[in-house]
Amino acid sequence: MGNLKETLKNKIEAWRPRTTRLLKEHGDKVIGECTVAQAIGGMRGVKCLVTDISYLDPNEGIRFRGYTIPETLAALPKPEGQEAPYVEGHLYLLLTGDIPTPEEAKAFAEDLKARSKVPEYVFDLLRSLPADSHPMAMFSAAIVSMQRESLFVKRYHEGLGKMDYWDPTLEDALNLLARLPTIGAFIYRLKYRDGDIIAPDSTLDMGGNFAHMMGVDKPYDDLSRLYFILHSDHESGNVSAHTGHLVASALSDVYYSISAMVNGLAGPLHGLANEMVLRWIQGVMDKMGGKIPSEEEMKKFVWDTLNGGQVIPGFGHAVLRKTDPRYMAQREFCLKNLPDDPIFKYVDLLFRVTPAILEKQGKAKNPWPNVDAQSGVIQWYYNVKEYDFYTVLFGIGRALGVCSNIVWDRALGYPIERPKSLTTAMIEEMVGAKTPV
Ligand code: HAX
Repeated sequence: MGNLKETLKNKIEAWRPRTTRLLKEHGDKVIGECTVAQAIGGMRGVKCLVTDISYLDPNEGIRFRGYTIPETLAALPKPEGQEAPYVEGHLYLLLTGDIPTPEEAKAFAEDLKARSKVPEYVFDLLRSLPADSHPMAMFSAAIVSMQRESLFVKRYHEGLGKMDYWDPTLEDALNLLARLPTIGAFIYRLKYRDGDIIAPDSTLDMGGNFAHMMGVDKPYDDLSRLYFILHSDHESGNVSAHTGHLVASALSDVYYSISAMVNGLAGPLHGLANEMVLRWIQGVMDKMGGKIPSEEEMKKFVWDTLNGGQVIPGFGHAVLRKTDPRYMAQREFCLKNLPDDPIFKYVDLLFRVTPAILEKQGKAKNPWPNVDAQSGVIQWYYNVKEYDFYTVLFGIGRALGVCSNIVWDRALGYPIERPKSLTTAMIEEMVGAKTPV
């Protein structure tokens, strides 16, 4: 890891004066404001977080370290003979801001491989959980069980200086990230394949090894690489990223922080939406007796859901105002690899009818599909049909971005997070809405 850590150290040292100067010379300047609607309404759009790992433009979508999704996929090196890039190379980009050379990506992949052995007690713990435990609860428990391994905690108690916090945090992050694919695949095989566990193959990269441990053939390896990269980061304000950052701001280690991140991702309005999409589609399929509905029939199903007071999973977004480029990247994969799949046809049909309906209903600010509208369909096609597992895949990817953020949070000395609350009466008073008694 010599190269990555050295590169990162130089970047951190060069960056620190920027943060220090902003705080010292411009700390009292206003960059945003907060309205009553924002305070009550989930802080939507309040500009009060800083990250340089990724930026989400409402119309363009995500940029990782300045690169759009197509640019990222084109620029990152690929394992030999593969179509999708190294996940490890993407992590290198998120951490350093640099596209690694093929040699750097390969060396970093080797480093992560050397860290990937999962302690046996994690498997014992997973085996001991009730059989009906949700895979996300299992994933979260497995991660937090490794907290005892934290180097940050050890070094902190030895008296580590604040400027050096990032170093053992990086070690913890890489140790954890290297193990997540093995833990994810273990949960899958334990829960859905009668515990028939497939041992890791040390010759493979992270995405390839994950597909191997899942027991799914090509091109599931490329799909896994693509999937982990696409889900890695979506700036700081989404529930999973913000939870990871918040918990880490108390100097809780990466194991605590990423376990908490997973818990936030497990909500149906966030990462669980990919599971909800499949549930919704299969509900419609059952009603249709497996037939593909006509546009008119599909419109009726969408309206029925809305009129029942429910959301259409996979559509809408708190920040985006156009079709999510992560959806488009997966759609391209589907058009190439599974154009005739019946569930893809459902997704395609939903893409055609839903935005106009949501617009007509007039509630959702963004009627377009998000990342979750497509992802479960591809898993289903490759025989990973247990949709309550899908969010674990999202979690493996999201941890890449959240860990990178935590390393930089520590490097730049961001303090413990502590926004201020007001009472309802105080706000009524401030805006002149207080009913006289
Ligand atoms: N179907 C029906 N109604 C929707 C909707 C959808 N897909 N998206 C938004 N709305 C509704 C909201 O429920 C809200 O209604 P109320 O005023 O009655 O509360 C109204 O439109 C305004 O919401 P908004 O401002 O457009 O959206 P929010 O920022 O509040 O919420 C969500 C963003 C993603 C949570 C929302 O669009 C949603 O619930 N979508 C469906 C679930 C989903 O796909 N989630 C995954 C999002 C991507 C992600 O984070 N993945 O992890």
